[in-house]
Amino acid sequence: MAAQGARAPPLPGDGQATSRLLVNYQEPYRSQILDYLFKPNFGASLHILKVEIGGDGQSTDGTEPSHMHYENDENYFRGYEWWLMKEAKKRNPKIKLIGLPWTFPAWVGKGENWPYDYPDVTVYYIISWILGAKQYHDLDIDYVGIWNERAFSSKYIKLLRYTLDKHGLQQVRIIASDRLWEPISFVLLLDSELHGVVDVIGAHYPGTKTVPNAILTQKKLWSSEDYSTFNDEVGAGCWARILNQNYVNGNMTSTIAWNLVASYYEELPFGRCGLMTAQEPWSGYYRVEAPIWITAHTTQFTEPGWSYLQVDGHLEGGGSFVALTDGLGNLTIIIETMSHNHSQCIRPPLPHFSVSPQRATFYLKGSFVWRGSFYLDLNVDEVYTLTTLKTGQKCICPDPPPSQPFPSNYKDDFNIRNPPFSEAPNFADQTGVFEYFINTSDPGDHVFTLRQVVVQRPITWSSDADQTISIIGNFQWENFTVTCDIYIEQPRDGGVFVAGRVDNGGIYVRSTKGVFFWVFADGTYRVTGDLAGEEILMKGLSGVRANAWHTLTLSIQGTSASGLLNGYPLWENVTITEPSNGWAAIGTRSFEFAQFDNFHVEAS
Ligand code: 147
Ligand code: CA
Repeated sequence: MAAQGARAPPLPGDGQATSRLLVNYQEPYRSQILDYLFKPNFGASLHILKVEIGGDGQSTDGTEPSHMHYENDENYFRGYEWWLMKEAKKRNPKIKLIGLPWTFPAWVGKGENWPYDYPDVTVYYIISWILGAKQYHDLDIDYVGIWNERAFSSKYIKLLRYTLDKHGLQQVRIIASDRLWEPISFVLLLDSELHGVVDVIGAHYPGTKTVPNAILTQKKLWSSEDYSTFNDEVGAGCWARILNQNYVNGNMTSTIAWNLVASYYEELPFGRCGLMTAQEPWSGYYRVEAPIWITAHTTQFTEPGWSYLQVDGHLEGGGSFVALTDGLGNLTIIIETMSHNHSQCIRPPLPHFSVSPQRATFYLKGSFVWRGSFYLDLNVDEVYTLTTLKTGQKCICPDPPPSQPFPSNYKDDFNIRNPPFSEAPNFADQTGVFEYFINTSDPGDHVFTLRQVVVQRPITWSSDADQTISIIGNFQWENFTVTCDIYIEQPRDGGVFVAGRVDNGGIYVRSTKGVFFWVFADGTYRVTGDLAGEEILMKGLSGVRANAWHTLTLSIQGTSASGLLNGYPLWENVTITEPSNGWAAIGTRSFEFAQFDNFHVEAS
């Protein structure tokens, strides 16, 4: 352990549609969770926060609102990522911020499902987000990515760099391309101009390995998305192993976990694949899972700017170690001896290896004040941190309140003049975006409502539905009464629904089933067994029209469903066999404006 490695920051976490429920926690629980994530020398003490640049499209567990729904629209107060970045900075002013888009509003592609036909428009859209972060929230974005796990365009990346510089944003570094090592590494070796503007190669789920081309570029190599594993002991083992071995095997200096905190309904895709769990704002219950303390082993004893010592970090009996220094005499060594079966990640497959109990001897030489050698007897499935720092802590904090199911009787009238967030609590948008809305000219009953605002299919990352939908409640619910006032804005072919037993969302939203009660602007209604509207269980006339308020009531009891319009029976005795349970939901027939008010669900 003598030579110094390249200067680069180690270690972080990542927010996304995955923090949806976190914002609605009551104090003091919300602050406790944020402390566990971001407060230095407390819990995970994260060094980096990567957030989604919301693009109105489905990005795994929901949609996140864009700062520009439409071409002439700008609003830097939507969603929760601004808030999350500020909470992180409040606790740790040194935390690095990354923004990365998954989806883009349709206008960015001028109708094509592609963000690179008009690179100037996409650059303008992304730079607006970075400038808005500074102007409205005093947030300095440190890194920006290209397009999550999708194609990159060299022309776009060069124009992005050029325009960032023109706006005085020289300090914003570019990560490319948040996918695999190739083709970005190969292209960087061929295109010297591109090589000059990309600062970091970010690869996803690299399985701790890199490729020769990536090393030849001499760029910083990051695992810019990793982990994504259920946060039990095995997930913690995965995290411990890759935090070390991404450097030891693959020269990567930053490993970013997807996701920061599991704050989305657990039955959505990749439930509980976060560093900790906080998915019950209604009860205040949360869980500090083992990956938080695994993170602390590295993050509490290093800082961005520390350097890895270039040593072979493989232990003879299996496992690994890394050594880092601040260059001022401090030294931190992190050792892990995770066994194969206790450290498998969601991906990629983990080749077999074995780890045995061992005595490891370390020799310190070179510039360190502490010289000589020492040994440690290591068992299997252990993590150690040896450090010259005296700051580490594992807090003894009060327990959160006990876990509770979602309230079985839940109402929202959306009557709030200055909401702290653009979205109503507990609604989790799966296609489209539902925002608080004010009808300034309304005579009184429906001044404050919830409105679906995405009117064109976005440039998608996954398979958004052709309908919009926001889910809420308890996935275990079987029997429902869902009531909601609805207002169709789109004449002729507009339509809205309320639903129960909604069985899917996230990247699977297109195939969502449930019991959907629709009314349309043409005066008809339907009952369908799916969101796509293909499985028709009942249909007829309703007299509903656009630009008027109506009240829909959907009742599902056992195998029978019925519907009321404005309090009067419209249809009844529709037989329901599946699904047997699911969330409640509201939504629209297409990407169209529509409003909702006085939502009420009673279910069990
Ligand atoms: C990643 C996405 O980037 C995240 O938004 C989230 O969806 C995460 C969930 O695990 O997955 O996307 C990947 C999906 C599939 C693979 C790799 C990344 N894969 O099959 O190798
Ligand atoms: Ca209202």
